[in-house]
Amino acid sequence: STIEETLVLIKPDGVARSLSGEILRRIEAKGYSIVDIRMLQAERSLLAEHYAEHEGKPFYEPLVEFMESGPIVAVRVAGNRVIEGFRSLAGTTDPTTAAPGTIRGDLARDWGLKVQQNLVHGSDSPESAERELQLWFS
Ligand code: DAT
Ligand code: MG
Repeated sequence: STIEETLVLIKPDGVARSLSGEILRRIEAKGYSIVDIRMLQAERSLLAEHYAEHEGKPFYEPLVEFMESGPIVAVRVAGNRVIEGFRSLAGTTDPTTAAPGTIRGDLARDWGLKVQQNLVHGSDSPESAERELQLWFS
């Protein structure tokens, strides 16, 4: 097996809707391990570093404002091919088209919400995971 670690964030909408337990349950049910966990109100500087790749895009400002709007649960998750596996568990970025069975497809409430309100973040590559885990758990 190829044990990896990834960063999962339960975004402010997930925390506000009391879905943290349900999201963690799905992670554990898949066979992944919660190695570390913390709840925090993210500073803008942390979010700017986290989302540096999106700076300048039209959705960047609303995204950062949303991520600042309430507490976030940051989770260090370990498991076999967990980086790719958690992205699959989360579903595609847009909750409208995220497949049923995924976190976003099942739980992101589709009432014309913004795409950024998609409940979770998961690192997208080994390089991102290492960088993001350093940011959120240092
Ligand atoms: P993901 O979170 O699936 O890795 P991403 O890294 O491309 O997606 O974008 C980061 C977040 O930005 C995403 O979770 C929601 C928001 N976002 C992405 N594309 C968007 C768009 N076209 N309109 C509005 N928000 C968007
Ligand atoms: Mg991403």
